[in-house]
Amino acid sequence: MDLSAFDLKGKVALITGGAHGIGFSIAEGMAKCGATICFNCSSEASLEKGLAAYKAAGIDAHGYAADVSDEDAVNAMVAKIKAEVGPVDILVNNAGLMKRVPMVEMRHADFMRVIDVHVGGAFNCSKAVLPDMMEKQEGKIINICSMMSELGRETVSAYAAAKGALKMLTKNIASEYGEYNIQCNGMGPGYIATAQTAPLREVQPDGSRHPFDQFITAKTPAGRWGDPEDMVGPCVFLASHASDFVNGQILYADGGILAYIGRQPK
Ligand code: GCO
Ligand code: CA
Repeated sequence: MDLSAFDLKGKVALITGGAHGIGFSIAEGMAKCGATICFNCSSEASLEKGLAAYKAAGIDAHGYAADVSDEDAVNAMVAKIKAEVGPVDILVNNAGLMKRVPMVEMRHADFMRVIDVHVGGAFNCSKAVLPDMMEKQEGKIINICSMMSELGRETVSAYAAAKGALKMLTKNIASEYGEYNIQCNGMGPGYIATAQTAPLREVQPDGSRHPFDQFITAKTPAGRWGDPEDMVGPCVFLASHASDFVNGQILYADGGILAYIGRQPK
């Protein structure tokens, strides 16, 4: 094996929820490795913002607005990508949403919406790209998991249920389609400084750091929040031929959180 195994030249990558945050950084990294970038987002407004962000980064990306939980919309989007860019070689199921609500106060409809976007969305997008991957006898699907694929905490019941399910969907896609030389793996970000986690890092009225911010820094052996850039290497690896015999795994890029029992109270 030589370093060209990490190359993504000639590959078409679709990153859902790729207009900003972790998805955008992953797409930017894959573009640097040679992939043609298609990204998805849920609204026309974020599509415009996303296209401008890619343009500013010097990346000629193709953007598509579609709700990943809507099967027909996903099928139409994937067909459009195939016609305009080519069949998808690398799918990154990154689109998601967060609702932090104590479980006893959460409405069933809100719970199911979170599940539907994370799990139903990954199902719809994977299902739409798999036939071409099977025909080509190669393909990469990367599901963006979470610390909540393994751990629970207050207020995130729907998100944890969704990310746990996404981990198992990952293993099932690997099991069901591995014989077609299709690899489906997960990448689990730790606590990353993005808009999604901004409420957990908000500076307090008295100027002190948010208690959750202090808690996470202490709980992370790396001693810091992750940066969206930290997600690039693991995802490029999982998207490239360097990982062709890696299937059904979740690669956690968490600064060591899952390895650490935590600091004893002073
Ligand atoms: C939370 C956070 C997490 C992170 C991330 C952790 O409220 O605990 O939002 O869910 O977003 O997914 O890996
Ligand atoms: Ca996002």
